[in-house]
Amino acid sequence: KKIIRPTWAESAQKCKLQITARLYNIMHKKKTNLAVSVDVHSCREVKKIIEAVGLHVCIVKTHIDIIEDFVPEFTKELQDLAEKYNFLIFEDRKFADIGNTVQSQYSRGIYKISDWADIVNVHPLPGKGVISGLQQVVKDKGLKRGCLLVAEMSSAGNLITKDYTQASLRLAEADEHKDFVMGFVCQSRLTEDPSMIHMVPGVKLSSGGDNLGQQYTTPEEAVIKRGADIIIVGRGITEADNLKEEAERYQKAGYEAYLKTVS
Ligand code: 6AU
Repeated sequence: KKIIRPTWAESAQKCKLQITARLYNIMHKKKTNLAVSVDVHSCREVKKIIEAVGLHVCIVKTHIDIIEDFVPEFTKELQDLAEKYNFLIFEDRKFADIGNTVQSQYSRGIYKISDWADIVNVHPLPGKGVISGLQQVVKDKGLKRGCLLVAEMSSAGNLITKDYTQASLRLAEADEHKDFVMGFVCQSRLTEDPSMIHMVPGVKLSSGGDNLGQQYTTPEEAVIKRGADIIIVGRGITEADNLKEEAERYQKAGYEAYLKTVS
């Protein structure tokens, strides 16, 4: 079934969370629904990719714990790049423990994720405490942050069931999380509420997969058939010879698919 959606400018007006409105405004202004996943292992490589693709993305997604020469100062550089190119930073931490533990993982240790990441994600498996724990950090520090629930996965044979996905949707919609939960990492449209952003990973122009169970869909299918608001692309861009050109191709594919879905 084809998804019909409000425009990004309309969604920016309609959504309830400030961070979501910020994201929609960036998407509208830069004409992009592309999030790049910079899954590389040195600060220099991360920065090189961001400098090449920054104009074409609305989000840079990090796995901060795979960077081998990480130093705390690096997160300041990330924030400077986010300001220079106008994108949000999404740390793909997939918190999945009891509230008390994820709170420490979010705000302490060497990464201090809550200090610099606009968006993080959680596996809702442990129940609402995983969300409340992070939300309390954000509230205590007076930060404007957003949280995504991993409601479906792209990997072959994952253990997520339809019931789990529906329960994730209900958790996201719970009144007590409305100041923090901004949507989902998923593979299909879960709700028409424009306050809930659907980010779809496992996107590549050439579809297919990798040899470890990743399953790819195209930007067009992700946006039109699966209802993605944001397409997340990692190796499709980062392994290209020309990073900028490849990011432009994905930006164009994602944007043209979006235009086909606006009412
Ligand atoms: O495009 P790729 O395959 O190079 O990278 C996909 C990125 C990786 C994964 O950790 C992440 O997306 N991801 C996620 C996220 C974002 O939570 C969920 C999922 O189901 N599949 C997936 O690939 O950084």
